[in-house]
Amino acid sequence: MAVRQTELRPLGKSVGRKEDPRFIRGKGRYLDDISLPGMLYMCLVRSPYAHARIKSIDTSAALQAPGVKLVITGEDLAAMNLAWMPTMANDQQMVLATGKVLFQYQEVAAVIAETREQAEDAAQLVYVEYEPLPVVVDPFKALESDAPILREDREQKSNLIFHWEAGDKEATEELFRNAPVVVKQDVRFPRVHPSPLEPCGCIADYNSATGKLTWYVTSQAPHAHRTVLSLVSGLPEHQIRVISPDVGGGFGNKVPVYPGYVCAIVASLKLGKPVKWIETRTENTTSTGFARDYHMTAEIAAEEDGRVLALRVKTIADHGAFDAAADPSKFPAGLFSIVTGSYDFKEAFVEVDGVYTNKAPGGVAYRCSFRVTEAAYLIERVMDVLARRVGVDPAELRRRNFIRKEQFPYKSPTGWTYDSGDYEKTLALALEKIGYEQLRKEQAEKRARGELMGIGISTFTEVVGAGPSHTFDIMGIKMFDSAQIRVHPTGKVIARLGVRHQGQGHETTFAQIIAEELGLSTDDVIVEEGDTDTAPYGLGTYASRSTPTAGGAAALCARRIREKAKKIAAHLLEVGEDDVVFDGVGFSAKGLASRTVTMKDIAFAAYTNVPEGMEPGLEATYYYDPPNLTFPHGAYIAVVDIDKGTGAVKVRRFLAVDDCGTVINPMIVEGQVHGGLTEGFAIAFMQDIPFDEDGNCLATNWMDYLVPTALDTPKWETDRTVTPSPHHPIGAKGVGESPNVGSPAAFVNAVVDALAPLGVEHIDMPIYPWKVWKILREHGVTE
Ligand code: MCN
Ligand code: CUN
Repeated sequence: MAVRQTELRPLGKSVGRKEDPRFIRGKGRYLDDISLPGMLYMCLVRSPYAHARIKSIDTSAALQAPGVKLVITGEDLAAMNLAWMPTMANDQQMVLATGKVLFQYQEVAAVIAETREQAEDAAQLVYVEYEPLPVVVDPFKALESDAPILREDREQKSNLIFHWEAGDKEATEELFRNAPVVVKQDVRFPRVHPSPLEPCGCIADYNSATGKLTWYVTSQAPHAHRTVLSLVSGLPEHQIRVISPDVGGGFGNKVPVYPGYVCAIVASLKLGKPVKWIETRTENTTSTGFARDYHMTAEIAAEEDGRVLALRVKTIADHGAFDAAADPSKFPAGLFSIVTGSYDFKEAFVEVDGVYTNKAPGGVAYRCSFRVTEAAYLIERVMDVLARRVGVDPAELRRRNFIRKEQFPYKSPTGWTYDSGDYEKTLALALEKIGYEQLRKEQAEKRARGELMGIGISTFTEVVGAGPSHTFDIMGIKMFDSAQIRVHPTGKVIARLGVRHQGQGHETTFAQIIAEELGLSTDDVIVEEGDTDTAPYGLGTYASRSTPTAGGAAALCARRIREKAKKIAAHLLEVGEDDVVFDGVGFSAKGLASRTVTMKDIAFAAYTNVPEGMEPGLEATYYYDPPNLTFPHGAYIAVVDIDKGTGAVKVRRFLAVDDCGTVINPMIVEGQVHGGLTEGFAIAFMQDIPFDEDGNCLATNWMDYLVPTALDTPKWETDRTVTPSPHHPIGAKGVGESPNVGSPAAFVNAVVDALAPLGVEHIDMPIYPWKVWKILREHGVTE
């Protein structure tokens, strides 16, 4: 199915992935493949308690252990003013605990030894005396007036982190007062974890002779990490080189800066040797950026026929012990206010309260699009609740309420301007392709026989591509992105971008964009990301922002080169510049197609034969600050059958019709959709990070936190519509997170639809078989 990399005009073709040959042959270069001479290893001592005062730490036995070079505690860091570090959400986080610990598995001390085994063994010898404190696990209880105050470092003496609102409260209330129909639903989006195959880690390598720190790190945002590091440590930014090697999955888990990173750097600065730290699976699952944990209540005011009027949403967001979500600074709840979704609500009012509890920090991760996962799930779930209440088919109810094609650009009641979309067309294609009417007939027949079959629809709107820098920044760093292209004399190209892929295929897709713009083949273009010494400044890869931002930069940067190329072409063709035309493959003299020069001819001339007065060389840099976000959308349909004996849900079919504007590489987009659907499926049916009342984490590894295998995973069907973004240089929107944003609601809607004859209106994720089994038994259903 893939086409060869040597084809010209590659945009929109399924060009085979340039990165695959090295990955398939085991020749990727991940962090743990890097070993430096004299390298030491670090291991962290973690808290067994979720909330406890630290009475004392005794490191003497650990320091005596074989191979041990250094033990660092919070007090040591405090002496360097490094006991706390800023988070990416205007909060601060302990690097190593001082005073007390706030969640189980919190970082308490770091042990550095000659080998990893020695460091692990010595860590067992660090003796910490704790005095347990009352634990707050439930975010609602955390807000009660008698709850213990968790964060003693803050002036504000409550566990409320922030209160955030969007929309018009008064106007919304007014519509609710007079509405013929009001539905209300509590919806929980459980705490889940991105769990990339490769956990987080780094190697800090400080050279005391040059004063330069080279930091290899599994990072989705190397430049942003360098800036944060420079600000925290006081090291000059040009003396820090951040290298993000091949990354074995990120999913948002590798956006934050973690305590282990700072400890490894401190250790390398103190010892003058490279220090490696790589998490175990348990450390990754229990202490790094989790996802979701939103307790949401939605109300819809509507007409009798199901036409929506207003939406009211109240949310309690459990952030754990520190607000370490990597949100844009003006958006403490991310882009959650996109919660009106694909529907033309007249008014909406959204509130989110962020809360501290004794759990690990995080919040924004796992293909989340900055909390759009929560928003899309909520609105798609509640639209089904409304459909049932007013007795309208869920597909028809959606159609009745869609923002219509001619309403774009559409201003939403919470302030977003949707760039483009054609929701009716996308839903119509999905319904036709899955055979919706036929399926409803089959369902009616099965219901008559007492069988449980369900059909679930989700017609979501995504918002990606942060961002316009006037609205979006992280810690004050404006969110735009960049590309730098250098054409060598033989017409071969190296392009460097400010983003950093983790498996998304940028080496192929961005090469396609550049090759298309320059009249070359993908094979002629090498794309390099992840080294701050060479790549132009950028904010990194997350929130499906790479295509909307760096993709735009790549196209515009290539066009900058093409402008110069045109001048050189005119010189070579001996015609005026206005008489030169570019047809995607070569430059020719207008009306004289036989006189053609290619980019290769031009590249050679750029270094050997430029017109008089022209600067030699052929390269350009482009910083692209997009005018708006992009708004991809999709229509997903799930068909499920439920086993009455076991409660097991079988996903019989799943169709995803996505619209991400102009598609660069259909095969890669399909791969992204398959991956995201598989994660959405896992979230709907098997993933949760629960805690007991003492704050003990009950899912600490892949025995308890489930990751679907190929055997569990349904067969995905995909299709697409194309509504280009009017403002993106090639009309492309992001897609990486759409399948995870859109699919959980389709799964849950299908299960609730199957159970609807029993009177079931909602079921919270994850939908374990025992949960369904219990509902069936409660309703007297037997085999
Ligand atoms: N693409 C395309 N045409 C479009 C849109 C995208 O061909 N119209 C291609 C892109 O060029 C890119 C890929 O699809 O090669 C994803 O592009 P985009 O939607 O811009 O997303 P990003 O590259 O910014 O990737 C981030 C996104 C996020 S936020 C998570 S989380 C996630 C995801 O990507 N993590 C992943 N997909 C992942 N896939 C892998 N293998 N590993 C991860 O960690
Ligand atoms: Cu929110 S997970 Mo992705 O943005 O890296």
